[in-house]
Amino acid sequence: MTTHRIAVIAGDGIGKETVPEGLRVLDAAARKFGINLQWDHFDFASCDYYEKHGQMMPDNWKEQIGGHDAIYFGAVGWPDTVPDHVSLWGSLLKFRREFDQYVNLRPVRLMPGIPTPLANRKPGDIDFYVVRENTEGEYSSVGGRMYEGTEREVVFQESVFSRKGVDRILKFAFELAQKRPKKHLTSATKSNGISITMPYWDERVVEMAKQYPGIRWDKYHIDILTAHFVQNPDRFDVVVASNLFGDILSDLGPACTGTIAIAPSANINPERAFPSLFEPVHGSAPDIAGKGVANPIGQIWCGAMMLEHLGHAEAGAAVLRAIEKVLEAGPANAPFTRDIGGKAGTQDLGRAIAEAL
Ligand code: GGG
Repeated sequence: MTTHRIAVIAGDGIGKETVPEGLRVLDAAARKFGINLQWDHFDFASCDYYEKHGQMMPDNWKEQIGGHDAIYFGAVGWPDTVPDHVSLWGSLLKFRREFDQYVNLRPVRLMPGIPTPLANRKPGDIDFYVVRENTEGEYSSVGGRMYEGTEREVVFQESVFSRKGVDRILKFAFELAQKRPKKHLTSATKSNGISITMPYWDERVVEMAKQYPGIRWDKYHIDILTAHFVQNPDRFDVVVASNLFGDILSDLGPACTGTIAIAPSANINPERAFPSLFEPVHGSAPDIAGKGVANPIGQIWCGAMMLEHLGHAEAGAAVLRAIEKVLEAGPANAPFTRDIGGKAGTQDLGRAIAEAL
């Protein structure tokens, strides 16, 4: 039996509550499919660690987790004690850049049983991926402040789009579209207003599309694209976007289908030179943290993506089916958390999904 060593980082806030439920379901899947998952827990990449040590991670964090097969991550951020840009840049963004996890793959799917603001749509009607560039673009931290504290104060920040960075995310997205029945790709741009980087992005899409003649593709400026996400989400299949646009779209998509609490994401290094990282799209949710009411589905679904990444597609699909089975039962018959119309707690929903496996 293959053993997979997984680095587990619960992080902050509701991550401490959702990660144990993810592990509960993954343990059940491992038993059922004969997979050996070894959990190595780490307390860093959290604001608690920062409070004790004055930094988000120890200097040798890379040696400590770099040899693992994957990283299973909860949430980061506790703005009462650590500014959000310090906690994010000291943890998640470091992982993405240092482990070259240049793909952030975020499924958007209308699931059964979830109250949705969309009229006349049923599960299956909305089923697409946001493919977010994950290592450069608007999240490049290149810039500075001048004349601080004076009337001449100037603050500036650059976006960085490299040919390698743009081409590799486009290639991943086109390859994904190639594997899907609709074979449709949408590119998010804003080349009418952002006059240097975004026309470059558009040019690279045109070039890449030449290699994929079987893919129907289109592009939308980000402003109208957000409107289509709300009004016509069923038209999408694979949506490829820069770091910031992808971040926004991958919160908006799941919100349109009902709740971002169920949305998973995979930060992937496709070359497998480094571990990939699996985390829910949601953050640490300080407003509900510690109350035992957070919805663990995003975290559990990440586990399904991780199993698939580790070569256990059947086990991953079974976890997703277990989530759907519980959701299909509805809030009257299954322990739904309050964000999806129930009164149950995090552990109740996690347990029900593990049992449904
Ligand atoms: N689930 C991971 C988490 O806590 N994400 C919070 C966040 O702000 N992420 C920003 C990003 O994905 O770039």
